[in-house]
Amino acid sequence: MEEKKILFSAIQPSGILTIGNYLGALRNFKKLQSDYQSIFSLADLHTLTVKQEPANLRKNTYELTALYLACGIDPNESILFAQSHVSAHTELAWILNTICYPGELSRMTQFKDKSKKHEDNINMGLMDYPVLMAADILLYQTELVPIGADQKQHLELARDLAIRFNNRYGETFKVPEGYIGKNGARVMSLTEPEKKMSKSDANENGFISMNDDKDTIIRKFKRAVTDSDNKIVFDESKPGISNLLTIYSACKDITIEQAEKEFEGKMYGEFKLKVGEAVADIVEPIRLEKERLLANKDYIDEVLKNGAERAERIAYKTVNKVYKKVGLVPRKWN
Ligand code: ATP
Ligand code: LTN
Repeated sequence: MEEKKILFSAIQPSGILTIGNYLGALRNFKKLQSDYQSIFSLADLHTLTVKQEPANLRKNTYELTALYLACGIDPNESILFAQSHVSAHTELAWILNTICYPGELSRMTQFKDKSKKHEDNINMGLMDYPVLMAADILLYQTELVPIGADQKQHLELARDLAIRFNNRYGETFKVPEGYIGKNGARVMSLTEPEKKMSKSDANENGFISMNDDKDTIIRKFKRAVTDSDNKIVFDESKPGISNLLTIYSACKDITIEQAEKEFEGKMYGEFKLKVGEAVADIVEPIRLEKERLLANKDYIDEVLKNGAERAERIAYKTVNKVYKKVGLVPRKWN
């Protein structure tokens, strides 16, 4: 039987996921998982680049594992694990650091945005974030990386580093391709539709969390920022309405044009309610399933343990190959 190609992606347990993370990433993971040997990680080490309350980080890690499972990631078919459980990630990151230049990292949009947002904590990890992400991907000889549009620049760096390493030391890494879904790859904030929806937004009305109940979801959509004319069309000059159309069409799996047609001549109030209901229909069953899974921590620990064992076997093949290529003497074992 022909071996399946490798797919890798990760999400940070930096808070409760939003529908942006779901529509932009997680939903596609589920759709793609059986066509590939899929490997999904909790990027817990990445999370440390922004100040975390240790107890919250632990809690969010369990929450995110349960959410992955509730969204249909099958831990037997796919590999699901925590980045910090497989030390090959940081080992490869070190090697990649030696072929990456500060200028490549300081011009990253995410680094600039997060430096502004966390002025009191512009740490080395924040700048080095994309190198660790490149290590995550390249360790598994990944061919496909499903991500939201905001991560495109980071994926580009992973490709550049793979090519650079291969040129310098000989063919070692597969050069990965990104997969950015057509619909929902960039969900914007409900209160500031020029900004991407983010789980770390201080204003809770800006995002819909995967923990929000139906009433909260409807209330947040009612308050969503729109504009003063009354046309439900997708247009650059109407970021609020365009975002709601994006969310609606992604939830219903229809095109933006189909969504525009459905709401032709309708009032904003009715439209917002329908978007809220469409989102709640997706979020509610996932939230309930996640709660059910969270009640059994032992099961979650077991899933992460098995995932780490399986991931490690693949990852160390690459690390050993890389260490050899760069000239490190292999350790002798008894
Ligand atoms: P943080 O706000 O803590 O930096 P985040 O929510 O931006 O986190 P991650 O957890 O690192 O991001 O992202 C997980 C996945 O969700 C990535 O593939 C990312 O591209 C995607 N994603 C994040 N925000 C959005 C969004 N607003 N729209 C679509 N996809 C998104
Ligand atoms: N930086 C990513 C999370 C992430 C990731 C990865 C995504 C860490 N490592 C490897 C894809 C592949 C983000 O979404 N912010």
